[in-house]
Amino acid sequence: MTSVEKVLLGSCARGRRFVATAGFVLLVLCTLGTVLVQADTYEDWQRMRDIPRSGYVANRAGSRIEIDGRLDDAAWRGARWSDRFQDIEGNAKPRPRFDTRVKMLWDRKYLYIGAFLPDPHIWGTLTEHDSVIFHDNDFEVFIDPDADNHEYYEFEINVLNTGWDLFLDKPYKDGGKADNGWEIPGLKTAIHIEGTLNDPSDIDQYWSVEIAIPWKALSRHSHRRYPPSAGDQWRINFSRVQWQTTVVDGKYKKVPDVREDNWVWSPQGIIDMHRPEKWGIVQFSTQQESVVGLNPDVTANARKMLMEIYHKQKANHRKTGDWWTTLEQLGIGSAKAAGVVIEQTDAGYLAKIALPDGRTACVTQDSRLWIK
Ligand SMILES: [Ca+2]
Ligand SMILES: [Ca+2]
Ligand SMILES: [Ca+2]
Ligand SMILES: [Ca+2]
Repeated sequence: MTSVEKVLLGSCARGRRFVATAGFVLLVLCTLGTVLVQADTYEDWQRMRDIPRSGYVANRAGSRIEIDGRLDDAAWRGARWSDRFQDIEGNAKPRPRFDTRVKMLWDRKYLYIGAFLPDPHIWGTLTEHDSVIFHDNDFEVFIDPDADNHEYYEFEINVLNTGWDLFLDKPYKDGGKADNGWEIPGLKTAIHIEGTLNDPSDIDQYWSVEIAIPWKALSRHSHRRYPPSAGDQWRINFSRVQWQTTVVDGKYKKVPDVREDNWVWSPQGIIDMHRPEKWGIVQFSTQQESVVGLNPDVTANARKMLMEIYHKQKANHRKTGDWWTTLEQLGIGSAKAAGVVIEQTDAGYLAKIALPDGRTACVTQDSRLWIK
């Protein structure tokens, strides 16, 4: 660990999880608003590239859901459990110590999320809204409605029902800034504990989280219709941060110098949630019980190619200060066959691919990826 990293760990809320990720930090600005420009290497991308994305079909809630932390409402019976969470780096890492799963539902007003988190030692300390919740064990939600890698939402909650809602204009690695001032008006959350809180004298069973996010709160930056229509797909991921604790004088204390575990629904490949291109796909269904299949993402191949280009460009730009403008320079053999076109722009470049359905997928040097 370098001295720069130590300063970061001490002073920067989000720094820890980036430092652990990247190995080195190119340029770091850590202020109240938490601004980070993180090294983003081609090697990172190679570890992310081929990890499959998780998928889930969210049914429509058939009846009212009481937000009390208990997932025993009749409506929840119409929702399947997700696959169990994996390590954030994927299946190559050991299976998480505790199984975590989520359910999702929706209705005209809300997106509902229910999470089940087994834990033999239920522990939490933070009570101030918008504090750095992942310093406790937590459950986290990430939402990029239009899957453009920019303008996305993050929400973290601990067992004390303390929340941290924030909005990012773009990922930290692209110079994004976290806006903690972003709030979710009308948000409803509750926690249920099966066991005892902050009492190490027994073995606990689980805590569960019940969340209702008003669609309206997501509308401003979503660029999608809300509530969604049947078949609409949004990019969402969930993460559970779990610290190792020990007992000192009858109280839980974090085991010193042990990094937190990050267990996620859709694995990222590296220890960084701020790579929306790896988040899972949530498809909305108007069914209440039956299960509709996940529609294939016809943009998936083009997206992967464009992110390959983005990372190659970034690696070269870091080395030379230049953006490539020809396919030959990129050295991606399949780019030509895929019909990639690169244009120079004032800010950098625009790379695009024609999709079979007549639309065009585009990416720019800041990882913004959109379909037009
Ligand atoms: Ca409930
Ligand atoms: Ca977005
Ligand atoms: Ca906030
Ligand atoms: Ca306990």
